[in-house]
Amino acid sequence: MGLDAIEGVGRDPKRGGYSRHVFDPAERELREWFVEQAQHRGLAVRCDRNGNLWAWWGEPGRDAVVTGSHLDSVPGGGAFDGPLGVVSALAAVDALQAGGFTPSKPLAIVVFAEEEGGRFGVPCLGSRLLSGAIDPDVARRLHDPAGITFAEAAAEAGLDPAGIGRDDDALSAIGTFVELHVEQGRGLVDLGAPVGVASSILAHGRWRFTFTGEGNHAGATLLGDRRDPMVPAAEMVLATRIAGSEVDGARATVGRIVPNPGGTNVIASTVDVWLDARADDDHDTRRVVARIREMATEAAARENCELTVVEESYGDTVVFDSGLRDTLSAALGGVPALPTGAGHDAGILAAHVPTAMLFVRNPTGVSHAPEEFAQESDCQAGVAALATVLGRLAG
Ligand code: HGY
Ligand code: MN
Ligand code: MN
Ligand code: MN
Repeated sequence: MGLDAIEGVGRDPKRGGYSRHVFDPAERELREWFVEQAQHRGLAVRCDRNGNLWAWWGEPGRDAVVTGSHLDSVPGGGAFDGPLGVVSALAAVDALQAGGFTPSKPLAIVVFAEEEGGRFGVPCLGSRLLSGAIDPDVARRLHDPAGITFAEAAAEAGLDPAGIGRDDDALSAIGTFVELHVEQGRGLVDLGAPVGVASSILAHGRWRFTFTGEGNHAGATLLGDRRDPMVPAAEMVLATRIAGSEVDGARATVGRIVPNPGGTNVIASTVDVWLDARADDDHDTRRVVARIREMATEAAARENCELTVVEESYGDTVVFDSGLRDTLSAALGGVPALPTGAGHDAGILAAHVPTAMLFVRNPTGVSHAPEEFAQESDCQAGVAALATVLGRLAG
């Protein structure tokens, strides 16, 4: 399937999954691999001002048919989330070229930067910058856990930090975007189908809750004399499950807590808690966050701590263009359409160009973990579907 070609790159020895984050050594190794693979197929590769890679079959131009996905991962992520879409795009080009197909429109494979937000915290950073969905000044100031800013990392990767931002040329060239992705759930398993098309993406966002107390000595400070921000932070994690359970279909997750300074014998002075909240629509998502914030504020007050909350990213519900979705489904003999709780670059582009997604069955239903999986036969079905769709759209 081609994924074996990048097997092991960025494998996380501790967790067994993959950690590949924008412009870090593993992701850069995958970028180099992609450029080589694309050039081997006669595609002309360029990196845009925001760090997204574009491999063109034919001259870049308007009304292009574009496919692709991302090569970065969450910390300890699976092998398929992102790379499957990129490898399948290369394999679909192979199939079309082997069949003597010549596109009548420009056709490109795109690799978006920092889709997971695993390094700089904002998901779909590359597609948000491309489409103007994030202020470039805000993006330049984003920093990773080591304190390196996106501007510094971009410069080190050869980009001009002053040049990042909405790219009208690149955006206006796209006629249609189709992203193939491993399904992050069990929809296709339950439907008994190897491939499906996406109908919608949940509204979702990320918020940073910062609890501020008083750093002190773990042994010399009586419990009654403490302002320990870890206590309300812990209560917030429980509040996340309580609030999420109150809204049908909502998801609310705390996957990352960072106490500062983080010593075993040190009462933290501050604790950052990141909330990932999602629901069927904007109203429900914001309702969950408001409820969590209410309980977190009460918990902070009980421990005489302060609380600040910053919305770091947000995207409303995405409903994919039903015309394009149904065209793809029909071209594929009527594959099922299904919603997803996972975000994608396709969700960002859908606000600007006709966009669709193809999903490939994941028998484990697990994602963002090493157990994520897709059978070789289903991956091949995904490639065949993508080749059919690209041939139809660019024929
Ligand atoms: O977080 C998401 O939903 C996506 O996998 N980036
Ligand atoms: Mn993901
Ligand atoms: Mn993904
Ligand atoms: Mn000491």
